[in-house]
Amino acid sequence: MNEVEFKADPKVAILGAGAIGQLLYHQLSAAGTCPYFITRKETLSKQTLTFTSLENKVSDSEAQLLSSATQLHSDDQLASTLAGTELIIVCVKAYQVRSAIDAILSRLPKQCHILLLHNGMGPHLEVAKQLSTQGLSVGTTSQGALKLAPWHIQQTGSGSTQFGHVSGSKLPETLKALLLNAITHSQWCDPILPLLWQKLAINAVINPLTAIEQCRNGDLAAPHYQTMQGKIISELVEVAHADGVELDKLVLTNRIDEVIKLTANNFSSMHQDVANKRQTEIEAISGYIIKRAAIHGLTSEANQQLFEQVKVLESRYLS
Ligand code: KPL
Repeated sequence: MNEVEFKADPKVAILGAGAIGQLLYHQLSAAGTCPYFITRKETLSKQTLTFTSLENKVSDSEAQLLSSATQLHSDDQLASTLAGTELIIVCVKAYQVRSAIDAILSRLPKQCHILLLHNGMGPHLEVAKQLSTQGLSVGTTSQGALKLAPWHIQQTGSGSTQFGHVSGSKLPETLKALLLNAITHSQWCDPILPLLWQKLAINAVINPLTAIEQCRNGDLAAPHYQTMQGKIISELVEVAHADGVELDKLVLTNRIDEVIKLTANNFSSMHQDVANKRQTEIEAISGYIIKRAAIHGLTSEANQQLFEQVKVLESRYLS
């Protein structure tokens, strides 16, 4: 049993130590908060986290890790650390959110707030139903970070981050201030769902097309992709409208064109997932549009077509 003295200030936890989780950890600790990671795989209780900034400045910090796999810790240690936790920022992929929350749900303190930060949409609907007393917020970020090694990230873009409330009790003002002060270019936005739909539109166009065409984001500026892009956006605008969110097709089209230009040299996350034979986030991107469309009796042929094509790619390597 890996019992350790827990030195982190347990107010804020980061569930998931991917590139964005590590970036938020770095920003929170640089602002004076001492968060800790909740991970599943790690058996160690501490890790040196290396951060390389946009200006290539390298800094190290020591991160505390708590495993949610109870065979590695006593239930007591997990429960007592979680007991003091007021905010958990969930930075796992959309398809991992449910099981990551399930692993800690029974020990979650009544007042602990959950904040989801991932590409795509959907998990907030399930998590809201699972939580009894805890409040739920979501966020979207265009900050960029790349893992150079398991505990070394390089910041790849400054970007902005928006958070907002979804259900249950609201995030206390002190924690909101702590978060907005630590995360660079971040804002609290109510309502937040229109912003998540906007980000969904960007991902619904760029991610599947670049994965299917095996191209960089910038290649989507070619005129022959415009008809398909127009269809994806029109369907999404209609589904969002049925969901009570008004979006402007022209504004979305211009924003997507801008992201394509700004990230022209990048390979999208879905392109990288397929290239590295990993599960993609297609269920939470095109899949979410299709599901919401079906609920409202709408069709979403263009998104359905991309969804199926990405599923075919995944089926070649996922069992
Ligand atoms: O969020 C992205 C992703 O790749 O997932 C975009 C904005 C498309 C940048 O590549």
